[in-house]
Amino acid sequence: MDDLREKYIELIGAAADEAALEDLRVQAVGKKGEISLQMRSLGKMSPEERQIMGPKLNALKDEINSALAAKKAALADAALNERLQSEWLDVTLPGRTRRQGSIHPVSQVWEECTAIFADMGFSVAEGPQIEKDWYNFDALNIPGHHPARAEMDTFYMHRAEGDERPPHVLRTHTSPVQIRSMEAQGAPLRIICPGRVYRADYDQTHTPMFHQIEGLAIDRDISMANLKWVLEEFFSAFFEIDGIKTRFRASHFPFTEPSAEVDIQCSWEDGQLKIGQGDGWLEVLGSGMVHPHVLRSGGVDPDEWQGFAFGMGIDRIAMLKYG
Ligand code: 2NM
Repeated sequence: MDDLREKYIELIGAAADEAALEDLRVQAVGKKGEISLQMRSLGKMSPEERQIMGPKLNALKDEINSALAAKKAALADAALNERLQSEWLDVTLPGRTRRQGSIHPVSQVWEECTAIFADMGFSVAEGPQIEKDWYNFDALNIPGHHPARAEMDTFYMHRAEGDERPPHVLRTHTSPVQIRSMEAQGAPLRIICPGRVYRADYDQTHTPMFHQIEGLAIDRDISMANLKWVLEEFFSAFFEIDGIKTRFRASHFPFTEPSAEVDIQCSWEDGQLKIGQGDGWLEVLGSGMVHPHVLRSGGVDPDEWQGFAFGMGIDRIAMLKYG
């Protein structure tokens, strides 16, 4: 029995892993293990012998089981220590630096413009970028044969073979939104329409998609004087310069009568453009009194109501403000 004890205690002490330990358990105290076989032989002993050998064998079995459990715990401890050694992580290390994004100048100027006009009582209206040709052209007093249609470099949508209806267009200005707003809300009306517009013109000074902001004010007695005040107020706020001067030049648009192109005061020295000073002028927008045909298209009675409208490029004034 001492030989058995010595042998198994030594083997258990030397076991490299749990699998080896399990093999030893089966060999020693498993159903057909060495110690179990010895216990089975107790039946063939005399009662006196059995009384001595029985407790001794039981004690040996307990001892082997304890040694197995202790070794198992030691192996688990060693495995945990090994993981703790190899898998440690310094959570105080600084993270990877990430470059901070920023708001696109066009988005920023879009927001600035809507905020300034909101302060003057204009609400924002938006509409579809794919538009019926009626809203984009006819309603704005641009009939089918009008040269302005050809000049607009319009993107036309595809129609199915045999479908003779006029194709939809990518809107060439945001004015169709203003027709839709007149239809939906009627007069009086004070809105601005910022949005993406599309023209099939692409070279170093043109992009096929750009951004416009158009304004519309309709009431019983709106005049060009109101237009001039609103625009000067807008440009002073936008360029953060008090009392910016504007110059109105007679012009022509199909949707306004009379029409004016509007310049703002600027100087151009040593390749440096300065807004709001000097004796130069920079064209920034188109405007006028809404044509009676256009009011009627929007369901507004031109004998009762009149209004001004204007349109400017967001990308363009973003470049002027932020260089
Ligand atoms: C411009 C110039 C002049 C304009 C007209 C309208 C509408 F829908 F009310 F008739 N919206 N925008 C307009 C007038 C736009 O852009 C250069």
